[in-house]
Amino acid sequence: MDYFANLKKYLDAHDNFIISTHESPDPDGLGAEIAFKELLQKIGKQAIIINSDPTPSKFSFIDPDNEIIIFNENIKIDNINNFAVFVLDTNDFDNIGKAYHYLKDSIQDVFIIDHHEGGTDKIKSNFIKVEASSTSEIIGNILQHFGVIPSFKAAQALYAGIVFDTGCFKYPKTSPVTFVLAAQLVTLGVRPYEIYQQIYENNSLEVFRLRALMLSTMEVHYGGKLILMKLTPDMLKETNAPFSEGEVNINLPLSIQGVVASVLIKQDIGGPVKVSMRTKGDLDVAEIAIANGGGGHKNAAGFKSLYDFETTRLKVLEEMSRFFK
Ligand SMILES: [Mn+2]
Repeated sequence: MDYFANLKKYLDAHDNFIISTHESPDPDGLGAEIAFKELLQKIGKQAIIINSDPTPSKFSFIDPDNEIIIFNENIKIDNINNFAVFVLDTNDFDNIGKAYHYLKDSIQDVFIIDHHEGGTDKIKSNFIKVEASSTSEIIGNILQHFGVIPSFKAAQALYAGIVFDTGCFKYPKTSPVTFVLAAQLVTLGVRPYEIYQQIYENNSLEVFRLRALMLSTMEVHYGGKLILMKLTPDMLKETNAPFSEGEVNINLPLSIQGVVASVLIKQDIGGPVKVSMRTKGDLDVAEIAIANGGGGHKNAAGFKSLYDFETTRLKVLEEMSRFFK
């Protein structure tokens, strides 16, 4: 795959860029955006970041200068027709949320930089590297390719993205490339324990209460191999905790002995019902997600449901049954 040739062609064709990432932005998308904006500016391009959803407060350390513009219906970008878009950390342009409709009709072109599976038709012409641990890892490698040394801010942003998406260097796509890049970022002054504390030891009481509510919905299926939990709008209203903080609890059941699959049926206030699936080993949930119009990796995937909570729950359990026959 000629990732760098694709990227060069796109960079040669445009001078003004809007960078965006998926809805409910996570440290990987945010870190990649901050570092990539710096790179674009260092090579003489104009770059701004526009996200549909605000940065969760616990991840605001990734954007210390408040560079990220949050989309709203009244936003006005001068000469919007002169801009081209970079979509980071999702292979689906319309996954960037509300900003999608505003941008898609106005901008010149779109280029995807991502590591999720499911964008097969886009791999040829974009920078989609599914074996990368994170989009931040890809951006770090792009900086290396251009011979650009990241500032401390960009180094910290990339490190945060890598830590988040690798679960502190332990998920399967953690590779020598990941560690070499992380070593470079630490050499530039990033303090690993500080980033760990920011991401993992920074929970609010509201978030802890939401976790308690979610755990109380736990259902055990297939002889203890699959756990299903729910995250409902009512829980969010009751605890006042953000949706994104509830989503991450999907990983908790995988710490139980014998559990190989965790399913979360979730819905933000006013949002659609969504399904997230996490598995261990060879259980490929990307297949299920893609068949339902979503995407992801073998062991971590999801999709938006067309049905209500209970129908969705039954349908997903039915789909997952293929693993436990
Ligand atoms: Mn990612």
